[in-house]
Amino acid sequence: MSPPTENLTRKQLKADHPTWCPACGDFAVLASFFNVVQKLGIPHEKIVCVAGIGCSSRFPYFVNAHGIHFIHGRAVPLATGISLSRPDLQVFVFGGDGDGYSIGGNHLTHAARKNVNLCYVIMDNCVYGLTKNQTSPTTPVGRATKTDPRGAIDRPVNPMAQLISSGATFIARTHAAQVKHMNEMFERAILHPGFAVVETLSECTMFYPGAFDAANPRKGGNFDLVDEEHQNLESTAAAMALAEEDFPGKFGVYLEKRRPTKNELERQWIEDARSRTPDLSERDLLRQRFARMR
Ligand SMILES: Cc1ncc(C[n+]2csc(CCOP(=O)(O)OP(=O)(O)O)c2C)c(N)n1
Ligand code: SF4
Ligand SMILES: [Mg+2]
Repeated sequence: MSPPTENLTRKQLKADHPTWCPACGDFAVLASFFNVVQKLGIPHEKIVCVAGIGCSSRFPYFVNAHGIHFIHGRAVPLATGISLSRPDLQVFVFGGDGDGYSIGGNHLTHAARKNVNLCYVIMDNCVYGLTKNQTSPTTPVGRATKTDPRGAIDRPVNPMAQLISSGATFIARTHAAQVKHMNEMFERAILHPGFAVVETLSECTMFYPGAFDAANPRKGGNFDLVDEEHQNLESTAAAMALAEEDFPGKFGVYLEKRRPTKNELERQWIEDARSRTPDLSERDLLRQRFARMR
């Protein structure tokens, strides 16, 4: 991360007024993002927010920073390119369960295994909100939606298990109604060198109200935390055991480990190649490479 500069004010960070429905969980996620960016003193000009399509993917419009509202499910490969070519930038991806686990699921897997240095906040509301209530990859079996009026029949994905098996090096789970916890998870994800994902339960008050009440003490549920003192945060087996708990499960960091990032490995490779070809320009190198491919 770049060295901190003078902390930004909320006014400097805010852009358009969010167009989400009243009480949508995504408001709290945005507020938490502002809190953490301000606290960490991330330089304004270094913040990049990339998103696909969905209500949650409208996020970059509401942040006064570099932002891209891209193709559905394709935010991660675009963010990967930005992260690899501009290591000085702080790259964020924001999006929903549909964008991240359905159409973009393939990219999620590969960015995780490559350990690309970026921070991905997934606002999981267990529904396609923008398109008005279709079954998503995390919709529980039995829930009636527009695409499954008699109740969803397909087994949902387990986002935490998927992330663990894909190789992400920082994986946490939080709830948009637990602001302090969400702040802490976002801060740790941002500071983590590598692919950091925060699966954030964020209620769609319009189409799936009450979805996460069982994890909200104010609604009679339980917000149980990962016992970090006894949890081996480097163990995929221990993380997988947490991932397999029934809903509402545990909240906190499931996995946090250091593995060389693709950014570091690629930089080494480039520096090595350049040390052996000091007299050639990048253009010469490309020409040579293409000539060999003929
Ligand atoms: C290629 C393509 N397929 C489908 C769509 C329609 N579409 C737009 S958003 C969306 C799903 C949004 O769900 P999610 O990512 O969970 O975001 P939410 O609105 O719930 O925050 C779909 C299917 C699209 N825009 N592009
Ligand atoms: S439809 Fe749901 S997810 Fe979309 S803005 Fe409204 S409450 Fe939020
Ligand atoms: Mg969704």
